[in-house]
Amino acid sequence: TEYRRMTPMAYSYDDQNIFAKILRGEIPNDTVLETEHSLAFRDIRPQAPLHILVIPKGAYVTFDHFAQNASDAEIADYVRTVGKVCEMEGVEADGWRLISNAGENAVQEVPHLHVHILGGRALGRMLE
Ligand code: DGP
Repeated sequence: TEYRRMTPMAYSYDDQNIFAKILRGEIPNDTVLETEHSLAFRDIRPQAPLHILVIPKGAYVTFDHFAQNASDAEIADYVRTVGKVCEMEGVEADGWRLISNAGENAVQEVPHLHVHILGGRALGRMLE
């Protein structure tokens, strides 16, 4: 069944954001995995020994924007890409964290959906 929004989406996509430039090949990146609909690459300012960003190739600003508008194929590809990166990097043994910042309250820097995969050290409690 199709999900229907109660109110119009407020999101508008800025195609000059840095991840759009990475997707167009205008800026280099340290690719970990590329699939039909997704790209995983290393964060330029790593906050842990393992710090990988996973982005969809489509023009989505945040996780909710993506979840409410992307096709099932894009969503499946994106979630599977996170899983494949986790397998490739061997996060299962010691544990890891998945974060996605959206908008002002979360201090989202780049307005193209990305999840952070963090691992390789004790990450502490996220919420105190
Ligand atoms: P956020 O606050 O969740 O929007 O985090 C944005 C992340 O993107 C931040 O950890 C740094 C990273 N980043 C910013 N610019 C670049 C870039 O040009 N290349 C790469 N690989 N990462 C970037």
